[in-house]
Amino acid sequence: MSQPLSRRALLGLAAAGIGSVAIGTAGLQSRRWPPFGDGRRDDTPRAPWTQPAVIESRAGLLELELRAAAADVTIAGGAARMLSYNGAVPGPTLHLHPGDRMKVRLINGLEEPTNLHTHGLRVSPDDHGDNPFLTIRPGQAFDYEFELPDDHPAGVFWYHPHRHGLVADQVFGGLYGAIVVDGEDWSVSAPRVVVVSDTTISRGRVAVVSPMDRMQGRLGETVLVNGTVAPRLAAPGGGAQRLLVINACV
Ligand SMILES: [Cu+2]
Repeated sequence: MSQPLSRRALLGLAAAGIGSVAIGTAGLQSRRWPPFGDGRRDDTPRAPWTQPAVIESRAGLLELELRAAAADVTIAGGAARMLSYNGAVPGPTLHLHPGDRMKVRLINGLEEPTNLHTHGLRVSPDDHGDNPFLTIRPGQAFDYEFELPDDHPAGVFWYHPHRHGLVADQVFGGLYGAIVVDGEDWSVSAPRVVVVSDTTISRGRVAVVSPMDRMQGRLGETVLVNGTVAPRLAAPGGGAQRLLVINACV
């Protein structure tokens, strides 16, 4: 029953959120938005709130396998074939602390080359690090290793493929996930991770990217929040809620 959340409504929500910060590439800013507080009530039926699984570093190390492959997901009540990390859109949230080492085995289950980029992390681009010139071919696996400096700033980042010529298709297709660097213990108080993305689903598949869109970025017809359309997020009365917002629109 839920309807796709329009970009207008989305920005209204973003404006209503307190202390939320959007990080990422262009995409949302090219339209005009209604002023906040116009008195209208949004009665759109809401999907339940979900957020990606969290994988946290232990004793300075986060080790994981990320398998990029097509997956059947449900969007706005309909089945859609998207691209996924470990079968989910978005992929798992990676929780790191300054000084951590992260080892990622990227397995390419796609039908085209891919690679892995950790958007915004202050890590080396060399060798097995955040190297956009790597090409991981279909069926291949590659062991990445990222070392965060001890003074790495806390912040919200994200990962996605950075294989030139295929970035737009693969991110639009569903390949992205959050990275959070902080010194917090999430077992005590976990923030809400809010991954905002957009896509266009046509006949159960992600719409093909036009050459112009590939150059300029694009606006998908459907805005997703943690892979669902218009989820309802309940805020505790009288308390503060920390939202970590990632703009994964390309
Ligand atoms: Cu990026």
